[in-house]
Amino acid sequence: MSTPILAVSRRTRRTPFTERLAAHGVKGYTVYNHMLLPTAFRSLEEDYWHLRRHVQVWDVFCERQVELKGPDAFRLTQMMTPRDLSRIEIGQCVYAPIIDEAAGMINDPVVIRLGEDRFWLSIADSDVVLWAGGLAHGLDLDVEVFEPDAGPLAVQGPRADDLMALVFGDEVRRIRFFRSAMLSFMGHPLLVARSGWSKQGGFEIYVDDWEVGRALYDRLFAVGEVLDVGPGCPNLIERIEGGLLSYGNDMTRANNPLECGLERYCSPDSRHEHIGRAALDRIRANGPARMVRGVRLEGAALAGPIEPWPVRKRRGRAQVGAVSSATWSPRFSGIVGFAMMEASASMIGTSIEVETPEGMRSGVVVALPFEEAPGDAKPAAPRSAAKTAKAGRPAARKKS
Ligand code: THG
Repeated sequence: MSTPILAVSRRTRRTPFTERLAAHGVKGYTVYNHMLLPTAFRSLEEDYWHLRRHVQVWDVFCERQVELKGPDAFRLTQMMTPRDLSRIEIGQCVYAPIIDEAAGMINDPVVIRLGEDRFWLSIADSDVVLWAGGLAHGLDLDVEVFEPDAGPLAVQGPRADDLMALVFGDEVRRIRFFRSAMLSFMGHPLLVARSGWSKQGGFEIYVDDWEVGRALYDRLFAVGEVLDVGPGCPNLIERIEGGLLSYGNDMTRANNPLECGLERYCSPDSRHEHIGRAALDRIRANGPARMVRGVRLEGAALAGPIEPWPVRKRRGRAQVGAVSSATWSPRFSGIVGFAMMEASASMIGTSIEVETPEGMRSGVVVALPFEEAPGDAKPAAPRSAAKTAKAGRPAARKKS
């Protein structure tokens, strides 16, 4: 069987770095926000170890920005998310689910406040600019909604601070998690935030000029040689081990933020008005019918799901969940993944049978994030205190 080729056309937008990635030997691409997103350079596993030990530069320009600008910019941004944004400061970033009127997930962007009346939504893979623009028009709001040609170049890994300091100076080290600073490169101001889609730490530089971006890319690799800098991209193994859900894969518009484990980003006590409030309150009162969980499966490595894999408690029984992402974890010496589980089967420790394309695999439901693997030399400090699941507790489902 021959491997099909992804035909790249104008609709499959390239990024400022696409030629650079080819020179760096990019092995695979996916499409995200109608734009190329690399998936591997050496191999998934080599990229994974390199990310955990050194520092990588990632072309994540496909995490597009949706700009909301004008007197009603705050109002519209707040209307789209159950997260209370009333205390977000200029220069601050917050992770905020965006939901529809039925509390279905539309996107899960990083929201950045650029000014009193100016926000960027740094979006996952869905057309938020249409949703936001439609709301602005339908509600007759005084706000401009558009997609500026800007996106992040990420620097991720344990040596990210050292590499960034070589380019931007030591002040970059003082940026706190999910905060940003405007730093100068070649006389051009760039927004630099401490954020990124890995648990290894690092920064995102919001590139808004292709030539400046390319010069920055080249500079990072030139000065980073001493740090063994490498090309990289969001890594499937690292992000599953770290419990980072991917919109479109692990959650879709059919899921609400509570069952996606995003409750701590939903500000239950705030009274602010937002789209989906009544639906979300109802789901919270009844307890979500499903809950995303970790799963560990027995047996050798196998290719991860393209369509979700059905989960049962026993062979031949009813389906009680679906595995949405899975991969071989070298540190756990086993398969780790995410599954959306019905409340009745979401108890940590539940034994499961998973229907994979290569046959049935036994496994167990585990809490997210995954515990540190045995023998980890230096456990990474967890960034957020709250765990999404407590051992031995099912998804809270009250009888209605
Ligand atoms: N960076 C930027 N834009 C993005 C992403 C990113 N857009 C698409 C996608 N990623 C959005 N999804 C996420 C999901 C998780 C996080 C960021 C973006 C994240 N979460 C922290 C964690 O889980 O440790 C916690 C954040 C918090 O507690 O506030 O970083 O990566 N620019």
